[in-house]
Amino acid sequence: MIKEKITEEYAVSKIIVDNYFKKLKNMLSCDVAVVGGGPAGLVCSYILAKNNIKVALFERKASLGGGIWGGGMMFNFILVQKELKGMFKEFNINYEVVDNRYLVTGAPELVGSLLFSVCKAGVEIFNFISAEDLVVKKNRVCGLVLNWTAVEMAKLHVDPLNMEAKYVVDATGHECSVTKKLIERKGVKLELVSGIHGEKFMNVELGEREVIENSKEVFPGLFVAGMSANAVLGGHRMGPIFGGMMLSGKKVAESLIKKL
Ligand code: 48F
Repeated sequence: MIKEKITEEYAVSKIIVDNYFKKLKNMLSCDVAVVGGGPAGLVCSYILAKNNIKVALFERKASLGGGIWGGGMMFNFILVQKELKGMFKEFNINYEVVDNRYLVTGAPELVGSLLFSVCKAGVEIFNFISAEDLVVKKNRVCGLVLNWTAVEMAKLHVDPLNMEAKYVVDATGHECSVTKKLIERKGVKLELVSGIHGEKFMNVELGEREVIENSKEVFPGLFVAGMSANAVLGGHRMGPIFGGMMLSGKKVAESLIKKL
């Protein structure tokens, strides 16, 4: 009997589908689910994975990097405080020191370097997926409700899928969409935070300091990192400076490492 040849069309599709489902199935139960692939989410998930923690990163959009790409008003350069030299070195980011005060790098350089390290550290990335809700049991976050961003955009009536995680990190930026959803829901008892306080006016110095202070557990099992920390806990905006975002991701990762 002549064996039928496997066509290229079949083989290519099968490999993609098999690999994706293997990755998804493996991550339906993980240690930490990070929502949002901006600077805070990228740094946080990198440090967790480097410490052998099983981490999945969910990003609504096609590309990761969040607000990094935009620099300031689409001028695609990024500034961080010179104290971040060590972190820039760890991520192998090229930069210039300006005014003996800031490190300056290109937005593509920053996204590329962060993403390279995140992938190499073993973070499993799921782009095109939105966290639309949380799984909460006995007043503790224990997972995410996920759907395709395309479903959300088209407003299709399609039920989501769920995944379980020991901890969830809301790194969704100004939107703080994950924590917002938690607070909207009935039947949750808030203890660590009373509600969404909202961001205050632009103040670079205060905003940068507060974003680190505010990066913490706001509900059992749920941490906020990056701009969502200031949006939830009422910190100032700081505009196009990204040191606080990166340090916030680091702080949350280190807190989680202690807990896990
Ligand atoms: O906005 P974003 O870059 O958040 P961040 O890490 O950094 C903030 C800075 O970019 C900037 C700033 C600097 O001074 O203030 O704004 O705190 O990245 C957030 C990412 O989360 C994704 C969104 O597409 C973006 O890439 N995101 C938001 N909501 C969801 C989500 C969701 N529900 N599910 C999945 N991804």
